[in-house]
Amino acid sequence: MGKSTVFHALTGLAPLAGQSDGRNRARPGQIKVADERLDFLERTYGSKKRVEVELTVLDFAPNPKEQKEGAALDPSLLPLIRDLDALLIVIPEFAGKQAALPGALNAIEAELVFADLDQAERRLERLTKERNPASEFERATLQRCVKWLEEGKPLRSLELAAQELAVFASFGLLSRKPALVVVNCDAERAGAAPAADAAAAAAAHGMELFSLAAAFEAELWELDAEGQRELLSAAGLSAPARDRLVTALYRALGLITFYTAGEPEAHAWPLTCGASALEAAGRIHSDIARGFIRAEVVSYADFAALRSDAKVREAGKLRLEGRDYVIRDGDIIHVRFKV
Ligand SMILES: Nc1nc2c(ncn2[C@@H]2O[C@H](COP(=O)(O)OP(=O)(O)O)[C@@H](O)[C@H]2O)c(=O)[nH]1
Ligand SMILES: [Mg+2]
Repeated sequence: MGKSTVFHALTGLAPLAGQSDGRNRARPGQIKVADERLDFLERTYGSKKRVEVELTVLDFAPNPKEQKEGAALDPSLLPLIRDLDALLIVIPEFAGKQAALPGALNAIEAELVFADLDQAERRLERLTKERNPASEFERATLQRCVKWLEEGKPLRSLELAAQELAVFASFGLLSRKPALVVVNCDAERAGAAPAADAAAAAAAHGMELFSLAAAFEAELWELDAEGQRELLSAAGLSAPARDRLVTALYRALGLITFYTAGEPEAHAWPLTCGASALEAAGRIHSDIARGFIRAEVVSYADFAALRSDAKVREAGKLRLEGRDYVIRDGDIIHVRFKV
């Protein structure tokens, strides 16, 4: 309970009338990622256009007809959830409502584990029937996972080698997805540290715990920037919860941000931590990756200190990097390419 209110708080999209009729099963909304570094680049270059990172959130409305009595998840939603990068698990703790967090988490995790077990078992059965020697490795990997899942444990906590993970690339395993527990609480408690037992329960599932006063945060959208600041500081908060949530999501997903910036456009791009200059180029455009010659890179800290391309060059802070260079958080890059 409280999922749509959390969605409202994060995206500014108010609940739709009639959303419970089962038609709007997965409603998408965007979180525009607040980014002071991008603000600075836009100002300094006088960029005509600004493109911030956007994360898409989906608000799921279970269909009461599909939801089994007492089940934590409507099973007809599972196929929709498979395509997502991360899960936000909303636990209500507002206005005297107090779901026991460890129990609620266990119930949801059990559904994820069960769905994965079902999928892995079916695939294993097929492979066993086919008896193709080429799928021996896949079979062994699946067997290992089935055993783990049968013990009720999520795949999140199973160590898998890269080669084993590749077996599941197309599965969209649910119990391995990064997940954040969002405790939807009253505004007075949003700034406080979470209860120790709740934090321990989340950690035991390999999840980060996050407090958010959804109804309060949803109200912020009604106000201008000044009004928002006042209301937040009255509640003892320095920034809207979505900013903190984005940081937690970046952590859970292993993401960093790099930038391209100039007079036409200041652009923030999300990238998997450890990705190369070539992969960053591919993020911008496949042609730029195909014709990659080199990347000109300056760190955000150096640019922020020097404030212009000319000074960056003069100070010898512009680096020429090849395709294998590992992009760091905050790098501002310009890719030279030829197609
Ligand atoms: N006071 C208060 N009420 C809330 C909060 N979050 C949700 N609610 C109420 O709880 C009910 C269910 O919330 P909703 O977000 O629609 O839950 P959903 O079914 O999980 O999407 C609605 O009446 C909301 O107004 C909150 O943070 N504080
Ligand atoms: Mg809802």
